[in-house]
Amino acid sequence: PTATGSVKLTDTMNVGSYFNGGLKSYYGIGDGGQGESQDPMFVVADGGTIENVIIDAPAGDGIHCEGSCTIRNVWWNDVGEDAATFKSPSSSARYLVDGGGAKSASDKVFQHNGAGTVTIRNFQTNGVGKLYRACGNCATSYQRHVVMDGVTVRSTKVLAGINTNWGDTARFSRITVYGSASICDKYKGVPKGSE
Ligand code: DGU
Ligand code: CA
Ligand code: CA
Ligand code: CA
Repeated sequence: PTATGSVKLTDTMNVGSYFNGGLKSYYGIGDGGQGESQDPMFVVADGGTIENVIIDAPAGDGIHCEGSCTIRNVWWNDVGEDAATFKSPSSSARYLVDGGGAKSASDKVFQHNGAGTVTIRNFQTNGVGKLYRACGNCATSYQRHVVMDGVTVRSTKVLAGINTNWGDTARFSRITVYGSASICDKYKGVPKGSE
């Protein structure tokens, strides 16, 4: 979508339980590179929703969901270190990405570090490494689940990377791939500190 305006952030925005970006473009955190210590653009509280946001470079560590969350109609034009991170320690956490898309992610789009289930629905990518990765080296080896429904990818290497030794699962429906992509890469997760 065409941005309705542009907002430079100088600090992470803690949006609490609801933020509607009005389809403005937000940018300004981090350096646009792959450094792991960059701050997020937005932090969403457990149970919260962020919607109608366009994210441009530099986009730092994207959106952090502290717990269950909904990310609706959010468009990343140039993903930073990654686009969003899902962090709840609860196995009943549900994270929903509904609509929107991500372009130009040299590595990952959605990073699942906590527990629970990530659903990615009606989403598109172009120029991406992995659309979803269940953390392979986080300190806590949660079981993580991903559901993709209605996802269209272009120039995307991998849809999902999961750790089968931790019981992760990935389910796919209504997937359209332009060019070629690996649907699911299976890894063996190794918890941080035990390498
Ligand atoms: O413990 O080292 O790349 O959240 C965390 C891991 C590493 C994460 C991940 C992320 O997998 O930093 O961006
Ligand atoms: Ca990372
Ligand atoms: Ca990265
Ligand atoms: Ca990250």
